[in-house]
Amino acid sequence: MNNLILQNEKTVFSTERVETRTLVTSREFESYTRPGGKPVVIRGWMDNWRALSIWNFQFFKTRYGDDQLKIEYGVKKHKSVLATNMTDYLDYITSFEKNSTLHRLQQQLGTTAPFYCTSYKPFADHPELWSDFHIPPFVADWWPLLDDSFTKNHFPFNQGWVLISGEGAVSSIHVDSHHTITWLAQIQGKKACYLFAPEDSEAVYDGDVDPIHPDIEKHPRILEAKCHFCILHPGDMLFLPPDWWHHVVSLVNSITISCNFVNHTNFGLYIRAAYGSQLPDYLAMLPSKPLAKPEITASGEVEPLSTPMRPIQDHT
Ligand SMILES: O=C(O)CCC(=O)C(=O)O
Ligand SMILES: [Fe+2]
Repeated sequence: MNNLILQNEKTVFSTERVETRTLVTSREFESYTRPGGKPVVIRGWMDNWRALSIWNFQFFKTRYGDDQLKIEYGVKKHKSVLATNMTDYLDYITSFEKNSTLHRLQQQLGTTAPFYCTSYKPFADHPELWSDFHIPPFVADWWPLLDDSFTKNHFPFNQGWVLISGEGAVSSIHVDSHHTITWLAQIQGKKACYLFAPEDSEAVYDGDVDPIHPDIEKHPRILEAKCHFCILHPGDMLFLPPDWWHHVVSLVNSITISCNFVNHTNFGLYIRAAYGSQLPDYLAMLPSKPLAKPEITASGEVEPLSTPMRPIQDHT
């Protein structure tokens, strides 16, 4: 354990480096990502992703410059959203002179934190992007196997975001919804990830604290939290088990693919959270044939799935 985060030259809380692995078996992977597991960075898996060599700011500007985006500024309850397009957003991120349209707007608004687009889900409109990456087979996502009656109506958000961010952009501390497992695949740039276990929820005040500059008088229990820390570089995939708090800072301009998934380790948690008290009604509606399931071998391993994750229509 090393002390990493200093405030007034004192350690604010203890930190532990997230483990980095190059190879994992399905069973090892599951022991990291299942509820109660620990984050892990898997390095090397993305080496043959075309995205790693061809996705950059110019790529998105040339191909998808007219895409409409929503960009955010402010934190949590004080968050505001603005509409823009890919060209203006990329001009803003890449302008050295800081004189783009959005820089001028930022000045008018009097906000210093960078605008960040965290809601770009290009895969339904641009399915060609799917062929630029391959989700590792050990992810064994159940989502493509679920019945349409489920996926059409009730997955509360789509899988598959492309997060394009400028230096200093922050995804402030939160957990992803419905107990899903998260992966972040770093394509360009570097991100610092500050992660806290679900057991530390009280110590991080259920996300109501700035973990980098905490107000110790207001949030003294942050001193009890343990921060799991990593820096993502291009080619790194970070996996977060369900309910892990994460605060992510773009250290330089970045592109990241982000996805949430369910498998046999968290599906029960997920479906209860998704349906709540309506779960029995939903189950009664299901067709009588059983849903397809991944093969589980005698040793308990989930067989890799050949089905690629598919783009989902937006129902939110
Ligand atoms: O890369 C980031 O800014 C964080 C993204 C995130 O929290 C997510 O996709 O769940
Ligand atoms: Fe998240």
